[in-house]
Amino acid sequence: MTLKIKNTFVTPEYIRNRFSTIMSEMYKNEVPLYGELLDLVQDINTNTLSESEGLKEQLEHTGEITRLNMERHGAIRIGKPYELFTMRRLFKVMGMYPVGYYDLATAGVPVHATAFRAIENTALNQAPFRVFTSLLRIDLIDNDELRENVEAILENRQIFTPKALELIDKSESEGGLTKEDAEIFVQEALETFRWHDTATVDYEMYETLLNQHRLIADVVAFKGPHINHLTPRTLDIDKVQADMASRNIPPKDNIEGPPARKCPILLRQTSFKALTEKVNFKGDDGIEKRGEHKARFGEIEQRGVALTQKGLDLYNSLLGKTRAAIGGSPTAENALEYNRLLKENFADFPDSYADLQAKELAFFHYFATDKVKNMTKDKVYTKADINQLLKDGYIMIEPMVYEDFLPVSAAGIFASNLGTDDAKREYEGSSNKLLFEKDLGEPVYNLMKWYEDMEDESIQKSLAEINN
Ligand code: OOG
Ligand code: NI
Repeated sequence: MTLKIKNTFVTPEYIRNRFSTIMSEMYKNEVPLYGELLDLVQDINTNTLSESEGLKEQLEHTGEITRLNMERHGAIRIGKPYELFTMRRLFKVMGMYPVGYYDLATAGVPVHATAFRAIENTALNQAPFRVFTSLLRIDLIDNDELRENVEAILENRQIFTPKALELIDKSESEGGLTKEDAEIFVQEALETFRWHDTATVDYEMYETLLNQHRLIADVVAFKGPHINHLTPRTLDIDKVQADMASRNIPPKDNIEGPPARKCPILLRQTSFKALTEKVNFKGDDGIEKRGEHKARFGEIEQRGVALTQKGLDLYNSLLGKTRAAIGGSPTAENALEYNRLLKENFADFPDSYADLQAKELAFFHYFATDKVKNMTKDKVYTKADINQLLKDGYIMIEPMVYEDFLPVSAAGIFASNLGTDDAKREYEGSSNKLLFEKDLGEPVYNLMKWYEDMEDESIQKSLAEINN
């Protein structure tokens, strides 16, 4: 009799962590300044935590403390529906799902995007890796001949290795991967994200693509969607921005997103400029031609509390007002003035967690406190009692961290690394979420609903403890 030993699968969190770790190692080798930035961020995080007991307690309470040093996001840009569809399947093996739809065409970048990430709080705390994934909008290329060329170049491109495809199939049909398969999978998947210094087109075509939009050249002229940045999470972005120069990291002129506040909201981001990298182009005479390409950079982010729709509307109106006052996106020349105005306008955005909660501007985790043990329970408490319970100290709140991205900031990050002229182009036509979801092969998760559900879950859990 032969004994059949059932193989056990590793968790998606395990695979995601492995992938994000080896990707980070690869990027450190490819872009050494990224390694320097990681060191700087880690030093500043350690200092910030040792100086603020309150912040440390908050992050311990929400579970974020365990993920801080491994937390990062990356970004890729892909060219055709098959690539988006398969990328969704690849990320699913690692427990990452498409959350949110971002249209960047209105901000002058011909792509639409989603972010692949974990969707459960515990899964996020175990492995918070996420990837902002943009799909080129070929329909927005106005030159017919060029559009057809782009389609023809991309048509035969295969960005996934045969082994990666095989293991995606296997994971789907068997419900997971063994440790051995998982290891092969992460190595094979990594191939898709690697930098290639040989272009798939000749120099002339590269220039034509570049002249249409630098982004189009970046997506179309290469073998695959090289990871274009990896972003660690800092607890003090102003300090990192100020210290970057001392490590010879050239920062972008201004920080994207809201101004510095006592209670950080959403997401603040800054980056360092893209490297100039040598590229070999095919020559029609068989002789290779050397050129260069700029695409890969480094970025840091500071995450704050997630906002409700009401809070997000207020954020967008204050940001819009500030941008309008300086005539659009901030430049090196007006960065100081922009930051002064931003601070002034955001005085209208409440800056205490108590206020943000009372005015329903932000999302929170709710926890029953120790005081509940000595509570005289004279009724069954419901959601309607939450504010009273909070006031009486039976419940406490902690800010729910924003896990996603901001379209205006993302466009600013694109622009600073593509050259601003490109990003000032206007694209006609509306956003096309339906087409994106058709190409993706399933609908994206509704971002706002995700936070509402998480908040509601924590309220129900606290009420259950109180009513017990
Ligand atoms: C993506 C830019 C967006 C962010 O952090 O907002 C992004 C890209 O440049 O491909 O990563
Ligand atoms: Ni980014």
